[in-house]
Order: sequence, then structure tokens, then C-alpha cells
Amino acid sequence: MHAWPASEVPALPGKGRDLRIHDTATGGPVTLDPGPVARIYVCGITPYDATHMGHAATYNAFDLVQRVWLDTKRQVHYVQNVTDVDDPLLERANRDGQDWTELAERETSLFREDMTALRMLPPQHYIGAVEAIPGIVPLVERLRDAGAAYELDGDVYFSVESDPHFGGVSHLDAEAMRLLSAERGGDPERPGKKNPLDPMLWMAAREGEPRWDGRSLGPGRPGWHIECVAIALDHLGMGFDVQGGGSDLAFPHHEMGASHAHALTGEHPYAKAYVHAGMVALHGEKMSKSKGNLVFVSALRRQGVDPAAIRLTLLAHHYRSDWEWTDAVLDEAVERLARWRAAVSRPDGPPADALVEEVRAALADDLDAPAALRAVDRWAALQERGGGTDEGAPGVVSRTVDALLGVAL
Ligand code: 5CA
Ligand code: ZN
Repeated sequence: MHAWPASEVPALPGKGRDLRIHDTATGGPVTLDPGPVARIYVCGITPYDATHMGHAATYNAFDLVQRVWLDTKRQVHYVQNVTDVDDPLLERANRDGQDWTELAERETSLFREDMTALRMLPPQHYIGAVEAIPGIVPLVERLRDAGAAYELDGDVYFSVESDPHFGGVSHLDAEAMRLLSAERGGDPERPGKKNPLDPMLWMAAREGEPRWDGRSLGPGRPGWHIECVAIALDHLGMGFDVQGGGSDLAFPHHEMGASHAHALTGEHPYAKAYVHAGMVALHGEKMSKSKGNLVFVSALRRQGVDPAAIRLTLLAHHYRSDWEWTDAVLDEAVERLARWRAAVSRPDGPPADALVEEVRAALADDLDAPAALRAVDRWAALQERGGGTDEGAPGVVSRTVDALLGVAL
């Protein structure tokens, strides 16, 4: 699949800082030390509805990770998937009497437009579940042949007990895992499973549903977790730097993904850090396609809201906190954007060197974007009061905000 166009990332004076970030698996901060090419996998959308602010907030967090790395002069190898075949997508297409491939294509196109408008850096590899199937089938066969998977009425399940590290990403107790598994695509109630938590790797063809050649597995379609593992192992390999997604993916998705990968390769860890963004809510509840309480990026764009203001709204919240989308938080961002634009529109202003370092320090410390915004606010306030005559300082501020925060002033 093609991704979307990249906006340019200006180079900044001085030296970038290494990223210290909260890792769900260890429950604390880790300082990442990627090689010259940092490797990141971020779980992509299931394209049955448009991009909402929750999605945008999560992708914003991982865009910042990349901008911090780029500032250290590393290259970034970024992979993202599109879950372009799965139960919720097929159910929505069925409900609305439309072709599931057309629905997926339409929503994926809209996602690309939204990501472009928000200046999110594109992945080098943007891979659909459907195009990954030829790579998924042999992995499921290998897991089965190694005794890490078993068949149940034609479906193939992964045995969580085959991985001694199982549980090491989310650290939940058995009851919590069971509840979340039922809520998030698992089937703990299905009789005949070795462990109720065992997730499906390959689903035998169902009447009226799309199917693919599964070689020795028979016709069917892939499970969700193996999709991301197949794509990540193919393009990044084991031990990549960051596995990213919203906090609702820690269990079961990232837990199962890590287990699949351990069982397949005999290596540990799958990712050096599991990084999870908080949930954005609307009217007190997590924004979700299934509940329909959504604010769409595309709808705001159509109403004429500047994408830079949308991005500033996301940046005003720490990526790990859960927060509520309101008109007021957007209004604040619109005002901030206007203040910043006015401040950089003059040829000179207060010195900017310290600001570059403040923004760097804030982001390197677990992506503290709100602290970065406060630093820029302080500079803009000084400028407003006529606080300096440094030639070119506004240009430096503008490039800093662009390079590190993805906001074009
Ligand atoms: N296709 C899978 C991942 S492989 C999936 O979870 N798709 S999704 O469309 O449901 O979500 C895409 C990304 O947005 C995930 O990282 C998810 O955790 C995140 N996300 C979904 N809802 C919210 C929300 N309300 N707030 C923050 N992030 C969210
Ligand atoms: Zn995923």
C-alpha cells in the first residue's frame, strides 16, 4: 500500500537528545539507545470509519518519537499496518450494504489525507493485512508445527502457555485478561480451547465471508495479532525499538503479538519498549467507532479548522493521559496558534537558543509536549512585550516548532 507524502523536517542547530520513554512492560522509563536507524512499529487503523481525535492523538505521540530521533540525526524506519480485513470492518460493510474492500479503501484514503493535513510523518512501509496474508500463512504453519498452536474445528489458535514470557507486557491478572479478551476481539467463552485466552491465528472460511488460500491451514483469513507480528518481523525484525499504539492495545493485542514473536523466533524481546498513548474521550466516554461518540479530523477540516490548531490541541495533552475532547480545548489551541504566528511574523525577537533546548528537553523526557508548548508560550509572550532584537530568532522558533512538534507556523 502507498502511504502519504512527507512534510519536510528542518534541521535544528545544536544536538538532539536521546529519548527517555515510559515502557508498559517494565512499568517505568527506559532510555532508548537505537542504532543509526531507529525502528518503530505503530499499529494502524481498522478502516471502517473516519479518523477521529483519539486516533490522531495516538499517531501524534508516535510522530513525536520519530521527530526526537530525527533530531539526533538518526534515520527512522517506521512501519504501520492497516487492518483491512477483520470482523468490525466486515460487520460495518454488511450493515451498510456496501462492499468491504471499497469501505476499507475509502476510509484508508481519508486517513492518508488526515495524516497529511496534520503533518504526521509517513511510514516507509504501510502494509495492509490482506497484502500480508502470504507472509502470515507460513508463520501460522510454523507455530502449529512447533506445537505452539492447535486446531479447533478448523480454526487455528495460539497457545499462550507456549511462551514463558506471556503476561510480561501488560502484567494483568487472569481475571482482568479474561475480561479484556472478551471485550477486545477474543473469545474466552469458546469451548474446547486449551486456555480461554488463546487467540485465533487463522480463522477457517465462514459462509459469505472473504477467504484466502491458507495452504495446509485450509481457506480462511488471519487473526488480528499475527497480522502485526508478520508485518513487523518482515520489515523490522526482532528487538525493534518501539511498539506503539493506544493503551487499549496493551492487552490483548501487544501481549499476544509479543508472545507470537517469541514462540516464532525463540528470541526475546520482541520490542525494546511498548509505548501506549492514553484514550481520548468525548462526553465522558472513550471515543470509539463502535460507540459512535466521535469527532472526526476530516469533519473539522471541512468546517475550516486549521489542521495546525488540531495538532496543537493534541500536543496540549500529555500523550499518556486520558483526556476529554471539548470545543474549549480546540478554541484554546486556535488562540495559541494565532499568538505563535504573530510572534514569529517579525524578523527579530528574543533569543531562541534556550527555547530550542527547552523543547528538546521536554520531548526527550517522555514526550512532554505540554511542557514544550509552555516554553514556546513564554517566548511568544516575551516577543509580544517587545523583549528582544535577535535577528532571525523567530525563524529558529518557527523551525523548532515545525521540526519537533510538527506544527507549521
Ligand atoms: N487496527 C488495529 C490495530 S492493529 C486498531 O486498533 N485499529 S483502530 O482503528 O481501532 O485504532 C487505531 C489506533 O488508534 C490504535 O492505536 C488505538 O489504540 C488508537 N485509538 C483508538 N481509539 C482511541 C481513543 N479514543 N483515544 C486514543 N487512541 C485511540
Ligand atoms: Zn496492531
